[in-house]
Amino acid sequence: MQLLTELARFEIPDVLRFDAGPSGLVRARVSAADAAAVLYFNGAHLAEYQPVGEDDVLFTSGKSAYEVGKPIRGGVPIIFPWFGPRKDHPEHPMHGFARTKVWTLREAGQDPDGTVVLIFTLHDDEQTRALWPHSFELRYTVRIGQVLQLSLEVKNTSDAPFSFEEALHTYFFVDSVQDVTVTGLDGAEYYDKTDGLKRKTETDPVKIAAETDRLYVNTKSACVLDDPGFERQIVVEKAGSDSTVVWNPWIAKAAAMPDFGDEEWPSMLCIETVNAADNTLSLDPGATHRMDVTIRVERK
Ligand code: TA6
Repeated sequence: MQLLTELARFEIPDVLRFDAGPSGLVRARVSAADAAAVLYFNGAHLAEYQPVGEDDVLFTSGKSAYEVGKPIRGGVPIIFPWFGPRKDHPEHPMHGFARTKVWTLREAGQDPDGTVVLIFTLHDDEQTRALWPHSFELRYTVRIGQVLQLSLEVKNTSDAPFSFEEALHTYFFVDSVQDVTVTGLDGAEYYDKTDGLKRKTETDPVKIAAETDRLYVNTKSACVLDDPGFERQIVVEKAGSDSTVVWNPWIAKAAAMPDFGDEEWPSMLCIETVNAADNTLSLDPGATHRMDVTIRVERK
């Protein structure tokens, strides 16, 4: 785990600094030319992203835990090497272990246009191998600018193939979830987690009027989150991802989550960039897979 003294060499005056947040978690504080951001080393978890002149783009719960080993509720959790509950292992952590491990900052810099670039890595250790007996290296590139670009590379550093699922589980901040629509998924097939994982086909723009938990498969489409209350659209484009998840817990599930406020569900919607279920990936020894998401705010 890198100490603040070790991180000082990465600092960029007035642009990038490091400090200890709630309960001592080390975090990067970014003030780029076009946007501000906060990223915790626990889970390489981007918790805040706000373009200059815009509302927050990401939702983070006021009741989130900020402790090593616990996932932060909101922002962009990194999900690896399985999505959701692990098949045949109910005792294993939900959504894998990447989001609760402390990552290492390898590079930090600024592009000529002022975009701040941070590169983190995570590799296997005794704890991960006890859960998932494979050697791997994850490399996560975060580009904070007028546009938010996230890139997750998975490298198989073992001598045998392995299969994995992954997600950038993005929580978007919305004015009122009942008023938003999500387009881009028309015709896509999905598993409906609120209806016994029945396989269904999306027929029109997604609206949220109840608990919504849909894993869309075999879709490479960009999604557009239209938010009339905030008078903006958020465009979510992706590459290297064949699945998308749309999730809002609604009233009962929100009340059942200790790290989520009972009244917070109207203010968030997850549109997640995923490879899971039918789109589970397999990787040969030495091979690397890359998944990208680009998030852009457009004023209405
Ligand atoms: O991506 C949607 C989902 O799988 C939901 O079913 C819900 O469990 C959500 O993830 C959050 O999971 P978490 O383990 O962070 O509470």
